This record gives sequence, structure tokens and C-alpha cells, in this order.
Amino acid sequence: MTAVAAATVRQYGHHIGGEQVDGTLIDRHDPARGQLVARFAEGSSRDVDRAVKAARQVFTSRQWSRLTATDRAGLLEAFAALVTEHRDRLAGIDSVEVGKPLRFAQGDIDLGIAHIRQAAALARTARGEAFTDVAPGYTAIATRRPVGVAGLIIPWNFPGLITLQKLPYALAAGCPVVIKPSEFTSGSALELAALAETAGFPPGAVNVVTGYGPVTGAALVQHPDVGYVSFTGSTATGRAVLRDSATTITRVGLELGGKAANVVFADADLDAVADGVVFGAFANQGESCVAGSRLIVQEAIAAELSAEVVRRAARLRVGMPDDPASDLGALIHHRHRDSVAAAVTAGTDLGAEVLLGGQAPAETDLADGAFFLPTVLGSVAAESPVFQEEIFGPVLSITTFQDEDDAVRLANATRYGLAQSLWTKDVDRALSVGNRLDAGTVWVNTTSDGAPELAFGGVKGSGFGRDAGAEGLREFTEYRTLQLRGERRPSPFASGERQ
Ligand code: TXE
Repeated sequence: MTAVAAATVRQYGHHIGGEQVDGTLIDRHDPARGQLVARFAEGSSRDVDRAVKAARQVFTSRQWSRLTATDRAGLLEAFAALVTEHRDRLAGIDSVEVGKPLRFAQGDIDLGIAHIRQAAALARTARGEAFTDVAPGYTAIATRRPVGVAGLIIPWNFPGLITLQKLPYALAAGCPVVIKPSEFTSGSALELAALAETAGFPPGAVNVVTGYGPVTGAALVQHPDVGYVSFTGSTATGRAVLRDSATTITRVGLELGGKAANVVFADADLDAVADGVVFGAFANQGESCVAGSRLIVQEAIAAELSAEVVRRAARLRVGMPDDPASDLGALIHHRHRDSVAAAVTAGTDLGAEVLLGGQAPAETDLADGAFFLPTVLGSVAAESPVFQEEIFGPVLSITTFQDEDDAVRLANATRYGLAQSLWTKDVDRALSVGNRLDAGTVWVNTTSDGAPELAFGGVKGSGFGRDAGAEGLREFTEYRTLQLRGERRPSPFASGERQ
């Protein structure tokens, strides 16, 4: 175990128009040791208004409107280089604030850098379309124009990564932003805003207002000068965001979590499946919207696969985020750890069997942290809340199926539709079952995977709108046409002929 690293307390103000704006401070104690690690300003609706005005001023400035997409691509490349240079520091901040093992936080920032580069490439290749034959002498040019100031509301599970899954695409599209990170994990967004300015984005292009969601987040959604809000968070908060957006008719994108299944057929490579299932369920302590929290396995191999998954999950080390031997760190806070424990109890009350974990670890050096052991529950019925609700912790439920129809019915039997995984060697089945699963993303023979080229988002209760890739960039734009008539239009009025 390495020495306690959280010696310094980072203190931040909001980042508005390139300046630090102070406010009453919110203390962030790290969830692993309970030590004060950071202090963030508590934003008000006035702070949000200032930030939106700063962003709006950039948007309407001549300097910004004269930037070409290629110029923005160049700025994004410079930003990517700076984030690369600061990768370990940014990952260290996320690791300590979230409670996740450092190497997972480093992986997050690496993927974030890939998103910046992808957004730069997309900016460089952005184009519209032209119509020349819609009427005689009639030409129309269709372009995608930036929607204006974009609001980005970020959750606490992947603070750096989710910021970078949205921010570079907004900038590539030509939208200045106001970011509202989670009150638990605001450090990396504030650091990224400063780096974007060092890279050459003008002050006011990237603003961050920290604070509590119902005040700062809601003020951002309700602000009349915000053109689009990209939100990632819980279904309940997503509903509030959608309601608030109605007051100003602001378009929103909502990524609202999930309840992904690993659907495993008897012909699958069980060694690869066991690794995938354990990774999907327990990476990031299960605090992931795409966590494969349900194993839905064909009855013939259920006993063998369950035993193997339990064996591999039991080998995972729960420990301090700065200990290189840790596989799982702490959950985001004690209240959340208690809700994970309560979800397990709700499952066992309805007949689920604890095959592994089900409680906090016994080690005394972990006693102050919000830790929870990797947990596997067997015999979970589809009606159980463990099967239906997003627990957002290291809890895997196991349910069995007989045939393809049964598998599809079970996989689709929740209100969510973010991601699903399917494990089979049969290509026909991969296509037919894969297309029947409700999800924005279906993985075959892999899980919790992807690339910045591939847009990401949900169907059903997992929300709508997409992050990343060309579709993600498109969210920050509006389709507009410029129509030119080369020949005089004949008048359709009878009086026109009498002149
Ligand atoms: O999320 P919230 P919480 C799920 C997961 C977790 C649960 C609760 O199941 O256990 O949500 O997490 C801001 N208007 N996910 O309470 O509240 C808030 O400050 C505008 C899944 O932390 O959704 C934060 O910045 N914004 C999810 C962000 O919304 C508001 C990832 C998300 O917080 C607001 C995280 C309001 N009225 C949690 N209220 C995923 N999809 O991956 C809060 N916020």
C-alpha cells in the first residue's frame, strides 16, 4: 500500500470569462479516507447568468465568428496536447474525488484525449449539402450552424471523461459552453477549462459554474440564452431537466443510465465471457451507466459460468484508489454505499441468493471509506428491483433463460435501453438477437467497449440524444438552409396575371 497522498487541499472558484470567481465553499472529502481534498464554490443563478453572458459574448464576437472550423480543429489539437501533458495530474484529481483506482482514472483521461482528437478531425471535415434541382434556377445551401451557448451537466462517475465526451464536440461545432460538474467531483472540469484557454480558446469559451444541481444546474437549463443542454445523470434528474427545458423551449440531450445485460448463449467462449462479465459488472465499482449489472445466461451453462464468475470476482481487490493493487476503490459517498447495501437486501428479501460479497469489506484500514465488496446475487427474478433498478454499485445479478425469445424478453424487461451485450459464436444469432435488444449500443462478444468514432446514448428510459462521434457533434448544431431563386417566381395570385 502506498502512503497517504491526499496532503494538499485544492481550492477553486468558478471559472467564468477566464477569471476565477469565488463563492461560499463546498468541502469535498474523499470517499476512501474521509479527508478534505478539495473545496468548490457554491454557485447561484447569478453566477450561472454571468457565465452564460460570458459565453454568449464570445459566441457573438467577431473574433469567434471569424474562426474557421479548421482553426477550431487546430485549437482542439493544442488542447489535446496540453491534456496529454497534464494527464496524470487530471487523473489523480478524478481518482481522489471519485474514489476510483488511479489506473482507471488514467484510462478515462486517455479516452478523453481520443475524444478531443476525434472532435478536431470532425471539425476539419464538417460540411453541408447543396440542392440545385428543387425548382428551375433554384439553389439551396444547407449548413449545420452552431446552436449557440451549450450547457453541459456532468455526473460524478467519470468526471473527466464525460466532460471530454461533450466539450470538444461542442467547441468543434462552434459552441462556447458553460459546464456544471457534480458538486462531488468538480476538479477536472475546472482544470480542463483552464487548459482550453492555455490552448488558445478565448476566455469565456469554456466556463465552469460549480455547485448544487437544483440551483446551478436548473438555472443553466432555464437560462434563455442557452441553446442546447447536454445532460448525463439519473433518470429522476433527467425528468427535472426535461421539465425545466420546457420553460424556454431549449433542446436537451439526456443520457440517463441503464441496466445492461450480458446475454450469454451456451455456445459462447466461456473464458472470454467470464472475464467480460466481471469487467462489465465491477469496473469503476459498478458506478457506470453501461455496467453489465445483469448476467442472463442460458440454463445449460448457468451453473458452470456462475461458479467461474464468482471465482474471478472473488479475486478482485477492493482498496485505496492510490494503491496500484486495487481493482475497485470506494463508492462516491457513504449515503450511496448505504443505498447499494439496501438494494442487495431488497433483492435477498425477494429470494435472491448471495453468492459473493453483499457487504462492506472487513479490513480495518478501509473502515472509514465508502467501500463495498464485489457482490454476486443468484436466482434473481425479473420482477426483483435488483434486476430492474440501476443500483450503480458492484452488484451483479444472475438470471437464467431457455431459448432466444426468452433471452430477448428478459434483456428488454427493464425501462432502460442504454447498452446490452450478447455472447455467442453463432453469427446468425448475433445479428438476429443483437438487433432485437433494446439499446443504443449492443456489443457482441465484448462489453463496456467502444471508440470515440461511435456515438453513444440510449433508447427508452435511458434518454435520447447522442454524445461523441459525428452524431454527438451534430447535437450542438442546427440545420439551416439558405435558398436562392435564380429565376423570378411566377405569382400564384389571379391578380398577378391582370397586371
Ligand atoms: O445524479 P444526478 P446523482 C444515477 C445512478 C446514481 C443516481 C444518483 O443511479 O446512483 O443517478 O446520482 C446535476 N437540474 N447516475 O444524484 O442528480 C448534478 O448536480 C439540473 C447515472 O449524483 O442526476 C450533477 O451535476 N442539473 C448517471 C448531475 O446533474 C441537476 C451518472 C447529475 O446528478 C439537477 C450519475 C437539476 N434539477 C448518476 N439536479 C449516468 N447516466 O451515467 C442535479 N443536477
